[in-house]
Amino acid sequence: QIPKTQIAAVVEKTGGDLQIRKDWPVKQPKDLAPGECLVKLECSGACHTDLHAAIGDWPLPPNTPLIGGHEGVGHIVAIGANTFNSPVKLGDRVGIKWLADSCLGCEACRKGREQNCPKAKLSGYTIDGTFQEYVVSYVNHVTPIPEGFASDAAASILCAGVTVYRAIKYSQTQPGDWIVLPGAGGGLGHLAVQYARVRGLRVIAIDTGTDKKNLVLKLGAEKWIDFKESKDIVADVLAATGGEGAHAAVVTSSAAGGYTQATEYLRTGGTLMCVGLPGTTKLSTSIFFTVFKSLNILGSYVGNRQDAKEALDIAARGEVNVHFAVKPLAELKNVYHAFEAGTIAGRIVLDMSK
Ligand code: 8ID
Ligand code: ZN
Repeated sequence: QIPKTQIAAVVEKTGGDLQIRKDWPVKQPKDLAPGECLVKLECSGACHTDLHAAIGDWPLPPNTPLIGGHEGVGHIVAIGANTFNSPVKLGDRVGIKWLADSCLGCEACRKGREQNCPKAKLSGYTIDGTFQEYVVSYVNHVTPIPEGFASDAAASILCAGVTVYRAIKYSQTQPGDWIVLPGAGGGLGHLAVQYARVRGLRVIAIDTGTDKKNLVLKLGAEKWIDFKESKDIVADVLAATGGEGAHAAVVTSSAAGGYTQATEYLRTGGTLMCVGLPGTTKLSTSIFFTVFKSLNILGSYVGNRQDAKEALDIAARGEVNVHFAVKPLAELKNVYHAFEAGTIAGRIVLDMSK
């Protein structure tokens, strides 16, 4: 039985207040278009991107009224009539990621960069996301969750996990290489520490505070640098790597400094993977040394369906674990305050049944 209304966390106007609404409409099964499915959510992770969307500090304006959220897990309770060749069926447990849908026929899609499809639909940004009980998604892009993998433990793999998994995959590193992770104690970062270890990389974690320090060291980071205490982060990384610098950096903090420093502590041939998303900051660095050191500077934007499957499989086998606390959806406003204050070590997952 699909109810007519539901609880949803809604931002009416970008930059406005977040409200918990009890009367938000649920799209009924008969109204679903071919290819659409209705997912009854159990839980959803909260990503720093959701805060960017709510306050509107990115150059692409989000949809309003906005229902954020793009790390949802739940069951398919309806599929639009005349949906053919669906890879999923009624009752399947699936995940909702940032990339809700893409055309699958354009050059970007054909090349495995579905996230760059000009027709991409983005959960919790251009379409309603997972901060509600029932979300409309797309059979071709929902991600089956491996059996036996708890929903709340799986949720944050769908954005944070996939994103850092892909960034590390394309970081041009080999086992035994040094990788620097600015933002290591956050949602993306603490998973990056673990995916890097799975690939045999040596991790230098950069973040601040005792909670994040303890977390990343427990997860396998070899060196810790507190960006608020360090007098010279570049010198600290050089010292940790025997003077030669790191082979790669995956920057998940959105501070400008983290990016510039990375270009300075990378060794020759090193790779900077840009992941953290400040709205307007420019990357400032020496062109001369970028050339002279043969640096690679790459943007990495979430991941495709295959990346999602690979990231989930690794986590389902217990090689990567989301460090999370569960809160009711009604707490979302406080979660946003905590993102602003930088006090979340790991992730917060919202329980939709509370
Ligand atoms: O596809 C993508 N590229 C993608 C996907 C998902 C998220 C990008 N993002 C973006 C988000 O929009 C956000 O800008 O990645 C960024 C990080 O998201 P998150 O991991 O969800 O945020 P968080 O949990 O707040 O973690 C950020 C960490 O950075 C630290 C903070 O202490 C926090 O732990 N940090 C900051 I702020 N400044 C730092 C600095 N200068 C820093 N760490 C090191 N050096
Ligand atoms: Zn995200």
